[in-house]
Amino acid sequence: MTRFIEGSLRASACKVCIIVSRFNSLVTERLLEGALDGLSRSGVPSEKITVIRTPGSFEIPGVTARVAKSGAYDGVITLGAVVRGETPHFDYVSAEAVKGVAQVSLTAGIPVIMGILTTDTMEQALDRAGAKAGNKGFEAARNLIEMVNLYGELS
Ligand code: INI
Repeated sequence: MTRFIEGSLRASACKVCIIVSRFNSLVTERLLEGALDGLSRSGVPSEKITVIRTPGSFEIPGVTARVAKSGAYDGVITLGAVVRGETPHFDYVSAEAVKGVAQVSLTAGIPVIMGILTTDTMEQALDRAGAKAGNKGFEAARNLIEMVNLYGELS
């Protein structure tokens, strides 16, 4: 008999840290709203949620590593927006942020969700932050809950 393992989308006893960058806050604050909505719909009470703000996406991996090491959380959501049109060093910031989060997630011991948008334009970023293409913050929250439950199943 085949065995299927997957995490459920309900989690009331889950302690979550959201790390969100202030750069492009027009986008990132919408991602944050989406993430808080997603967590609330999964049954996570607001007192179990901590929000940490960083200056930009580049700082997210370092803070994520410290948060994961603290042992205080069941999972971490990272939220940021790197927009190509806004910076000549888009490639560096986006690559380091995404690579850094991926690297931390491998050793964190808890799920780390990558919710850093990398887009060509501000319009594309806003579309993904609730305007036209859903809210990636909301999706990040649902993905985190699923992953926290999946890690529980696997332990
Ligand atoms: N940070 C972002 O999160 N998004 C950007 O689009 C961006 N741009 O355009 O430069 C950005 N830069 C700041 C960077 O993340 C660091 O905060 C900064 O380099 C200080 O270390």
